[in-house]
Amino acid sequence: MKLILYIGLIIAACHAHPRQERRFPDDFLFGTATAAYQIEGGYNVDGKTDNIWDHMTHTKPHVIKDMSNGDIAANSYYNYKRDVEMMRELGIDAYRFSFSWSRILPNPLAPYNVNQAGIDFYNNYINEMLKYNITPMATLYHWDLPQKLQDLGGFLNPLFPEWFEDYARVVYENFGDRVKLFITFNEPREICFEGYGSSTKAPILNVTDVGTYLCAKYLLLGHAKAYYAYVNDFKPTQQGQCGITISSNWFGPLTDSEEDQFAAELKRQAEWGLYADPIFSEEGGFPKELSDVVARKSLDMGYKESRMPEFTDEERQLIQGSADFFGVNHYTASLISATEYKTFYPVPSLYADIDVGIYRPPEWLDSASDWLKFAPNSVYNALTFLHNKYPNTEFYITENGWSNYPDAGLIDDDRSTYYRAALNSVLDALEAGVNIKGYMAWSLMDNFEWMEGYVERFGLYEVDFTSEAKTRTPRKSAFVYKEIVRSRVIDPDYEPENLTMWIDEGH
Ligand code: GBH
Repeated sequence: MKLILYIGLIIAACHAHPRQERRFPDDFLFGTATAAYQIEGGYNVDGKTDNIWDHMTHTKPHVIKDMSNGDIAANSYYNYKRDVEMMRELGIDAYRFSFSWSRILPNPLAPYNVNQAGIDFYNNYINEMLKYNITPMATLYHWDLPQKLQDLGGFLNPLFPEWFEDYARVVYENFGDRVKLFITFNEPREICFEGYGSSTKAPILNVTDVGTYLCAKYLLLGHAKAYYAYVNDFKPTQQGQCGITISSNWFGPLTDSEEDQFAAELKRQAEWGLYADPIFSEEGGFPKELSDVVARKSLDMGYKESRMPEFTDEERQLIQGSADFFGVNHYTASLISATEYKTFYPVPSLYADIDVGIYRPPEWLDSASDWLKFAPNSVYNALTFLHNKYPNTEFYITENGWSNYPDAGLIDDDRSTYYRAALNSVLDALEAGVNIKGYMAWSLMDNFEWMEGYVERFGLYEVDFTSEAKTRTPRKSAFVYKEIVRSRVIDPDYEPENLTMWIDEGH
């Protein structure tokens, strides 16, 4: 009797503070993320040539909300030591950044002609991180295609996979002795759908009928070629890992109806299955339901064949299994309906092909970005779904974060609330058995937010873009994140005493 009472008391005590007790594993990699074009600046120095964002922002400045560009951005090309100092201030274990292709290969068709100044810059950046025990995680491609390759069709040119493999080899050769975590592409969906199938990213081609699908095919082939270049010729000596990062927001059904559940599945296939299934699924190739819909709608409209290309057996097998880990960029969620909340899409296009409606409950808090709402449990929902769909996969959360407006100041409690909730959701997923090895907050600092210019801010550090030095100042959320990284625990009540930063011993 007494024993039962004791057990009851213990259970009650645990329930009173269920969250504080949960810890992240000691070897869990906490970090922050950035991308070359968004922070580096130095767009035309030391031999670098134009990429598609240089080209688009210079020739069509009006497509960017505040007519700005990344010519200088946070000027990390010159401020990299300050960047690493911020990493030390936060006490993070890892830092995700990306290489600028046209800084490393000014003529991407002549990969034997490597730009030493570009190599030096990344060597300095990486060595500075390693000096303080910060693990570099490097993305080869975060949206800044050399303009010369775009002039030749970019991702739609069947030669694209070779161009990318050539570049990847240069990266492994120069940095693979020290970088052990490589990511080939950041967010194929944003590259293909936003850049080729619509017009919300460079090169704003808006080839709605086939752009997304053709790009997906050549991107995946490029990824697989770069992966096997690593596996065959570098991994045996360098011993690192090579994966890919896919934007994986959560899309659940609006109701339990069969129609809505199918609509949500189609939406997931259109948003990330198109890129993840060929690599991580048992069968390989593009997702079945989506392929069927695109094929049927193409033939109905009078096309001779599906607007979604096929893989040969050899290509399918090459792509299948071509990743050591799945990088998840996760921000938000939507509820999907087969019948309600539909809007107008160009016909034919990916969104007309799936023809589903999107709903976001008004009670989900708004960020400064219209696509980004605070959706409860979305990390858990997405990660457990991916884990069940692709068992035995190793995951990293390679981006997750929250935006506010430039005048929001340093007190960003909404961002801290978001990070705490997201990280609690990561703990839920870990407890459910999902193999998540690390978490990179987007972003270390404010940066050029693509089409939104400098109007939306994601930084743990605020950047004063009007100052010559591009001064970085920690926001309140930087202290909250630092405390989570230090203690491996999410304390909902932690309040920094003041906003003065320091570097802990050992960092
Ligand atoms: C990430 O993309 C990027 O990797 C990173 O570079 C970026 O800075 C960060 O997120 C924050 O945006 O509603 O049609 O105008 C996140 C993916 C970005 C995809 C915004 C949807 C909305 C385009 N999302 N995008 S639209």
